[in-house]
Amino acid sequence: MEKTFVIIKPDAVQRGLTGEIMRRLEQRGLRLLAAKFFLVSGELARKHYAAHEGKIFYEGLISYITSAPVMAMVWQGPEAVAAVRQTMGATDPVKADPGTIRHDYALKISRNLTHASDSIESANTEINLWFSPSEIVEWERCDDEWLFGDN
Ligand code: FUP
Repeated sequence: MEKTFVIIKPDAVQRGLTGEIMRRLEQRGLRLLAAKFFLVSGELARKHYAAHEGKIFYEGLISYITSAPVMAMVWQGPEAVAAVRQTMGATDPVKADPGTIRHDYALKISRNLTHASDSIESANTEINLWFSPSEIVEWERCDDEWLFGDN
């Protein structure tokens, strides 16, 4: 089943939204495989955001993501990449649909609370960058059949 990588960014942690964001993913039926609460190093931040190097917001983005602790996680489920990005809402909170996390709790793209992988390929790259294989817990939830059963 598909895996995706999620960061609850410093603004969300500081605003006490960690539990709410995890609750929404968990309640939707996604399965938590790994979680790590820590202060991100400049080196890890620069690797994670390498695609944005040179952009006007790049240095600010690195300062923001390293400014305070984050919760980095791996979530699993059917079409987990698309499902999690749907729950997060558009990158710019003002363009995010009502009911999404970014719509409901944010207003600015520079303080948009979360990161979620945008493809299966980037999910794999990001999971390998942020976690070692031994930190990923493969398990089954007791409600799996009720959430993922096929007809
Ligand atoms: P996403 O795929 O949702 O992570 O968004 P992007 O890769 O386009 O952008 C990565 C991060 O850069 C966003 F979460 C927020 C930040 N950003 C800015 O701060 N300003 C901008 O103009 C664009 C993005």
